[in-house]
This record gives sequence, C-alpha cells and structure tokens, in this order.
Amino acid sequence: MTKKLLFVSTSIGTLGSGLGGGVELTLRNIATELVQRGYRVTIVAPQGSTAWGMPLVEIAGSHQISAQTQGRSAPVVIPHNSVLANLWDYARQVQDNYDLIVNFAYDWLPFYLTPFFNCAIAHLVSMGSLTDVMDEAIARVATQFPGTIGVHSYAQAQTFPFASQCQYLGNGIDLSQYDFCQHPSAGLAWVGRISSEKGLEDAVAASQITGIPMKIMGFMENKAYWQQINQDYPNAPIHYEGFLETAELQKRLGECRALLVTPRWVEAFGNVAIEALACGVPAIAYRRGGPAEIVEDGKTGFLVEPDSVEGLVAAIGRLGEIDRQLCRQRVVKEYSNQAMGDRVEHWFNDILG
Ligand code: HBI
Repeated sequence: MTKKLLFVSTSIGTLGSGLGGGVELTLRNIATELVQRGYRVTIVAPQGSTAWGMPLVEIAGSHQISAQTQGRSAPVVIPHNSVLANLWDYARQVQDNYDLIVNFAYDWLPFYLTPFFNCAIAHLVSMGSLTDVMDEAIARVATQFPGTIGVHSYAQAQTFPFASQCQYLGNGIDLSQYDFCQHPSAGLAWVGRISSEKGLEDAVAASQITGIPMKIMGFMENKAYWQQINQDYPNAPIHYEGFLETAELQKRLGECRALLVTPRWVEAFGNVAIEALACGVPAIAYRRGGPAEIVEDGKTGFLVEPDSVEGLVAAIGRLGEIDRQLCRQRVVKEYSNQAMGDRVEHWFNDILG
C-alpha cells in the first residue's frame, strides 16, 4: 500500500530562494528519493516556492524571522498572518489523507502542536540548540513521541539535552548532479550563507596569507558583515560569485583545490562539504560540528583546530597528500541520496511501525 507523506517546509522563505539554506536541499533530496521508492509525497510551503515538479501546495503569509539571529532566551515570535501558523493549519485540515507528516521547520509551533495531531509527525531538526524555548519544545516531543526527532549529525544531537533520543540521519545529495574533477584549475573555495556564524573572515584571512585566490559562493544574508570583511582584508584575492544553483555551483567548486569550512557555531551537518567531496574537492574544516564527522583527517581533507587561521594555512600546504578520488568515494558510500534514503526510510518505518 502506497504510503502518503506530507512534507511541511521551513517557514523563513520560499523553496528555491536559498533563504532556507541547507533545509531546501535536504527536503528536495529526501522527497525526490522517496518518490522514486514509490511513496506519494506532497510538499506544502510558503507561496512562491518551487517543488521541482513534485506536488506542491503553496501557503500565503508572513515569514518567520531566522532562529539563529535570536538569543538563547528569545521568546517565540508569531507575526500577523503567520505563514508558519497557516502551514500547520493546512496540515491539520488534511492530516487524515496522510500516513506521516514530516516537519522541516526549526520553529516552536510544529513541535507544540504535535500532540494535537492524530497523524504521526516526524521532525527533521536542521540546526543544533539555539534557544531555550525550542529546546523545551523539541524535548517534550522527544519524550512523548520517542524516535520522532531526526538530526544530521551526532555533534548536532550533542548540543541538545535529549541527544540520546535523536535519530541520526546524516544527509544526502544527488550525485548525478556533481561531476568529479581530477585536476583542479582554480584556487580555494568557500560556500555558504554569508552570515557571521559561518566564519567567512577566517577563510578570507587564509586566502590573503597564502595569496591563493578564493571563490566565495552563497546567499548574501548579511551585507554589513561582507563589507566589514572586505575592509579588514583589502588585499585578499577573493571574488564573490553570488548564490548559485547546484549545476553552476558544482562546476565552479569542482575546479578548486580545496573547500574551506570555517563554522563559528556547531554546524548541524555541512552540506557544502559533501558537495565539494562529491566533485573530488578536499575539505579543510574546523574540528567542530557536522563537518568534523564528514571529513576524514588526512584522507578526504583536513580537520583543523577551531578558529585557527594558522591551522587552515598549514592544511592548505598539505593538499598534495590528498587523493581526490577518495573524496568522491566517501560521498558515494555515505552521503548519496540512496544512502540517505535508506536512513530516512528506516526512520519513517520505525515511526509508522
Ligand atoms: N529559522 N525560524 C526559523 N525557522 C527555520 O525553519 C529555519 C530558521 N533558520 C535557518 C533555517 N531554518 C535553515 O536555513 C537551516 O535550518 C539550514
């Protein structure tokens, strides 16, 4: 019997805009893979979203403010005509048509509403612990509905008091969209939302010290932060290439000798690291959060003392030691859509079991 799934998207932006960060890629890849496995997936998302050809219900309303810009004691904010409230009122109305609802929003409301629903809800938590009110809401669901909290990495789980109740999912990408590049023709790369928790300034400093050009790709979330970096590192050979769709991103990324991954916070996963590895590009990452579980030190890149620019520079000097074929093989084995699909299908069946 065909299982019917309702995917409720993030509330901070439309799917396809890049505002939803890694969640967009995660939602798209899981949905695509499960459709291929015979599931019926319907995506409900803010008006103006794309669902890449899959069934889509668009919901109007005001977007949520980004959770990671709030402080730990930030209260829950629900704006007038909240798209988050409208998304979940829609889910409530249609829940009997589905076997499982999957929540992709890192917001208080869907967790609070979980006990009010008849239909089971699986929560894919996309970031580590950020606010007390979210920790409390997720913990309540983890206790009342064991096994329904999915996370991308063990490091991310460890940021929560209910770490042991989280289901490890990793993440996955569609490898057919990433071309392996054996001989790099460019310098360094940095990919991600241009926002202070991503630590871009350290990568720029490493580019300036080594004199190796660096391509910067990603959504320009914080213009002031970007301008400050350009003032602080006027001689860095960097170039901002904009927010790029996967096809163009992987092309420019694949030409690079290495990707620098410099998170200030506990990155839940680090999609950009597996996108680089898929193209044969080693990742030089701070030993912090999700990327530290992806990169095998000395084999598929290097793990560096967190916040150490000297460490980045030293690792850049050792890139000749890395076999780019092993980088792609790591993704084929652990982080393909198929490998992620196995883990997600197992998770869903445990919940439905
Ligand atoms: N903030 N309030 C809120 N809700 C989200 O779903 C959310 C967010 N900030 C970032 C975000 N999602 C995604 O970009 C990350 O989960 C990847």
